[in-house]
Amino acid sequence: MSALFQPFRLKDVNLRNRIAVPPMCQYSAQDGQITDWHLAHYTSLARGGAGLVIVEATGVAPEGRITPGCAGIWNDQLAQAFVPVVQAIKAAGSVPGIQIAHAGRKASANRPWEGDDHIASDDPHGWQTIAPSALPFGAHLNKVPQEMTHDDIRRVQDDFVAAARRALDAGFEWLELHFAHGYLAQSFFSEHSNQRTDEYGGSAANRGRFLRETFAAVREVWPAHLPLTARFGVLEFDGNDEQTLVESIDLIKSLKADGLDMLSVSIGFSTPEARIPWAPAFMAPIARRVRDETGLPVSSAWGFGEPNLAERSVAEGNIDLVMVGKAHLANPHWAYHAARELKIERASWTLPAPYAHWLERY
Ligand code: FNR
Ligand code: 531
Repeated sequence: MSALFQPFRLKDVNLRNRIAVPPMCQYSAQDGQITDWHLAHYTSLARGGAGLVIVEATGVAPEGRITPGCAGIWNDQLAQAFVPVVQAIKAAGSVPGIQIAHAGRKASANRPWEGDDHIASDDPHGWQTIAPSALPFGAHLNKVPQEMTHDDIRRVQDDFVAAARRALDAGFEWLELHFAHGYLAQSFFSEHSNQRTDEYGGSAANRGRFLRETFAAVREVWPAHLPLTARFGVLEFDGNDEQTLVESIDLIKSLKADGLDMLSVSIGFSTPEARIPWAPAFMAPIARRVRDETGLPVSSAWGFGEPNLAERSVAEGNIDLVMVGKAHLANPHWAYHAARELKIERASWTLPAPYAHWLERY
């Protein structure tokens, strides 16, 4: 029996299988508002058979977007634009999730296909970024963030809470906090980006404070019966991985004590000098260690696009949910093709009836 096509229950939410579409920026919003592109994109992914579809990193504030094309949910109008997407995902049998984010010092960047990553501070298309410390992501970058005051910290935490409320009102049933990939929350935890001397810097406990406070504030407004998760970079591949892993697992345990339901195990991306060991499913052993040491269910991504590899990673207990990213961009019906490849009975029924009915016939 396939492990990948077993259902998965977390709190009151039931996923039809262990396949998730991870958040993937589309850089196609207008002033934060999602467009018909997003409706078509997410509908096709949900129709493809994945159990969970997580909508891309969505800014909790305008300056929290990565690029001018990123989605936002900092007001009610922007939140309402997600309602058709939520309904389409549910109509296709998937669970609608959303990732809320603040890009911190990685904000004010170009769409990837429009030029290099960062828009210089004096460029009218960009904006002044904020971060734990006035340290640019790369020493060469002419984009130095402003060190956040305590008022800034409070404001951004309030923005995360307001975003969570709006996501709930829009009908999302799964919320993921973007605590990874060198964005604001991750940048508080990493010593590459946080050299503060107040209670938000220095020790691992202090560097985790922003994440713990933000999580606890969101937990208060996100219903207990719906999954509240986080995506977090548990290591940096910067030569200091064991210490970072130990500190990360410690932080995750404290988030679990405060009500974290699941962790999406990812990479810090806090320094351009990282040496990522790219390979199929290279994060699986790390995810297994986090799962074993925290007792939390975990998901992970990074090269799981080959069905047998995805199947094995779940079957061996390394991860509970497989996040299949780029392979879903290449083929929104990835789940159906995985079912065929794994010789799942009546694989066609991973697709909606108008398709499925005819796919098992000549
Ligand atoms: C991503 N990724 C990503 N991650 C995240 O946490 N929030 C996001 O909004 C995005 N956006 C995004 C856009 C695009 C175009 C890509 C390719 C990736 C990372 C993504 O969720 C996933 O972790 C990686 O793509 C690795 O998984 P695959 O692609 O190897 O299956
Ligand atoms: C990180 C990434 C790096 C290398 C290959 C694929 C993905 N993502 C992070 C994304 C934005 C796009 C790049 C976010 O977390 C928003």
